[in-house]
Formats: sequence, C-alpha cells, structure tokens
Amino acid sequence: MNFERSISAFARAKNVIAGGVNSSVRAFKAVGGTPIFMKSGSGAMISDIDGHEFIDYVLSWGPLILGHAHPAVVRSISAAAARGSSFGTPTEAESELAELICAMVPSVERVRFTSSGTEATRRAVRLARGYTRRDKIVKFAGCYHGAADPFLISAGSSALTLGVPNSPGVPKSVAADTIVIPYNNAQALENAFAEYGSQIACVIVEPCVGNMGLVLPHEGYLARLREISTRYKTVLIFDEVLSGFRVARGGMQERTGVVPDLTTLGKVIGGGLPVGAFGGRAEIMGYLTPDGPVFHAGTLSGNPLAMAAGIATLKIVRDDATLYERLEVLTKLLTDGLHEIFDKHDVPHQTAYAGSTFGYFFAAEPVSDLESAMKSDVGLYAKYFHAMLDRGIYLAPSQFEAGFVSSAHTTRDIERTLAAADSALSEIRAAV
Ligand code: KE4
Repeated sequence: MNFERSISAFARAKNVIAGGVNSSVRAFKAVGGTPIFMKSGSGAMISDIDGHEFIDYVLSWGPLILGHAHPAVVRSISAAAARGSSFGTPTEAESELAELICAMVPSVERVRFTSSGTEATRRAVRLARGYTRRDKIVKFAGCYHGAADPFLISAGSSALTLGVPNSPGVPKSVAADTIVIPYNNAQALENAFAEYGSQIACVIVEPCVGNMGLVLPHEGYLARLREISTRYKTVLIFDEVLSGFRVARGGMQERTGVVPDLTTLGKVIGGGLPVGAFGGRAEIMGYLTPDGPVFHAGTLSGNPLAMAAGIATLKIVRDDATLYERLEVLTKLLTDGLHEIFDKHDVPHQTAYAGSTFGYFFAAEPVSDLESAMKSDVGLYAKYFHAMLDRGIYLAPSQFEAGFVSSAHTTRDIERTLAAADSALSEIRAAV
C-alpha cells in the first residue's frame, strides 16, 4: 500500500506538534513505519488520506461500540451543537447521561463527569485519599490508568515494591506513595496490605486489563481484592474506562458480581467525544466539593456536545437487548478463528476475549501479568500488524493493547479478517 499522503502529513505535523501526534501510542513507535492519518469512518470501516479503507478494530481505542458515525449519535451531536457548544452551567443533558450510567453500572449511585479517563482516575484517587485520610495507593504492574503522575510508576522486580517513576517529571515524592504489585498475584496483595494496610487509601485496578494487551483476572481474584479492601477499609476502585459498557452493559462488575466502591468510566460513555466519569456510593461521592471538602472542577466537564453523544450511545446500549450477546458471538468467532490460524502456521500464541474486546499474544506460555506479557514476540507482532494493514485490516499499533469489535462489524468482516490473517502469516513465514 502507498501511504505517501500520510508520510507528508506526518512530516507537516512534526513541525508544529511534538512528536507529530497528540497521544504517544499513535506514533507507531512499537510497530515501526509512519502513523496512518485517517480522514473518515463509517460503521466498522475507517478511511485514510491516501484513499485506503480498513476494517477498524481500534475504534478510537474503545469508545465506538456502535461503530463510526452512527446516525443517531451524529444527529444528537449536530442538534446539540446547533443549540450552542458549552455554557459552563448545569444542563439537563448531564443529569440524563448520569441517570443512564447509574441505572446500568451496579456500583454507581452518584457520578461526576470529567473530560478524559485520566482526569476521572486522578479525581477518584484524590477522593479516596480525602475520604480515608490515607496517602498510599496500590496499582498493578501493567495496568494503565491514564497519563497522570501517580500511575506512571513502574514496578521494581516482580515482588512488592514502592514504585519508582518510569517517566521523567514524576517526583519521587509522588512515586513513594504508589505501591506496585503484580496482577493476578494474591500473595503479593496480601504482602502489600500486611506491610502498608492502614496507610492504603485505595486499590485501583483494571478489572479486565486492556493495557498489557488483554489479560483477564484469574477466577476469584477480583473477589479477593474486594475482600481485602473491605477488611482494611481501603477504597476499591475499578477502572472501567476501557471495560465499562464494553465487556458487558454494566462492565466487569456486572460480569463478575464484584462491586467496587468507586468506578471510573470513559470511552463508550462519550460515544467518541471527550468524556470521563467517576462514580460510586453516594456516601463517598458526597465528600466532593461543593458539598464536601475534596475539590473537583473542570471547564468542560459535562460538555453538552459530549453529553449528547454519550446519551445517544447509552440509550442504544440500554435498549438493544441482544447487543452484548451479538457482540460476544462476533468477538468469539474472531478469536477462535485467529487461534486456529495461529495454530495452522505454528505460531506460539495466547488468545482471550471478554464481551467485545479481544487480545492475543505471540507467546508460548499463558499471560497473566506484565512479566509474562513482556515475553511475547513484539517483533512478530510488528510484522503481523503491517501485513494486516496491507490487507485492509487496522489493528492496534502495539502488542500491549486490546482490540475492539462494534455492533457495525459483520460476520463477513470477521471472515475477511481471518482470511487476511491466514495470508499475512503465510507471507511472514515465507519471508523467514
Ligand atoms: P484517557 O485519559 O486516555 O481518556 O483515559 C485513560 C485511561 C484510563 N484507564 C484505562 C483503563 C484506559 O485504558 C485509559 C486509556 N486507554 C488508552 C488505550 N489503551 C488510550 C489510548 C491513548 O492513550 O491514546
């Protein structure tokens, strides 16, 4: 495929935008080559500025559960825009979206909107610290909660450790309050609480990890998090920015029955516009200003256009009784098909899916945490990514991301994708 317009667009972007992108993963550093500049999307398809069309499994990193440019979402945004883009006052649209979230997410009695998932996770952690009057937080190596200081902490070895910054600019003083432990490791969890329990304000976890690639919790692991958090009076935060309305209508907390104290949301609830949210028990949320002492504010929090996109999306999610069943059937068809094709080509692999999100590692052993995820063959992933791109399939430009299916994807799209995967691996194996 010829990407000459994207190549010149990237050169232009780098003259005025640091790194040529406004979010690092878009730069294709993990897979090589030039990032593709897109110009439009419709349903499951996305089109670039060189005139190529792709079946899209990134879907803007998860928000577009109904696919690109869904007519109801477009109509809702357009109508809202005609009434003005922002007022800086309360609007009834905020209450309408909040009511939809409270009705579908088990843990959420009260919610507060933000303009990104990062803002939501940051505010949830501040709220947990204010509510418990404790400073330390527990996160899990490989889980991503946005580009905020308290979360950009790498674990030391695989054991319990006080984090050290893995991005310049994160003060050691911030890292000192972040305890990083391996995911799916109950002993490490017990050790952390045995050592710091009375100081731990919250545990923040991706209940279904989408940021190592897709890594599912072991049976009983989330229940263990719930039990130990309750025991130590620590706030349990499910970061469902990615899994919310994605793995099930009510997220992982609906799928597993494990209910956190706070939940962070984003992506799907904005229908492709900038929305984040954090919510939970009314008692905890009551600690937020203006009623309580824990400060939260945001110029565009609850923005009317973003609310309109979210309302249109969540109304369809709410009313389409078979949506999640159809999404899971398609996602299983894709994942099972990839498993067969990787086997056919003798490619060591691990595949997984949950609702309409899926993942695979080119790894021989099961992946349950960051250490095992890092053993995957990222070089092979890069070759596979480009071979699929050449065949009209747009995948995440990194092994350590999840894939997404929308209600606009069809069985025919899945069949085309599997045929492309078979052809791509034949090409890659032949080149070895
Ligand atoms: P945003 O600030 O990017 O809206 O949300 C941060 C965030 C928080 N929590 C989870 C579980 C997330 O997955 C994310 C963001 N996800 C990444 C993709 N895995 C966004 C892609 C990007 O950074 O460009």
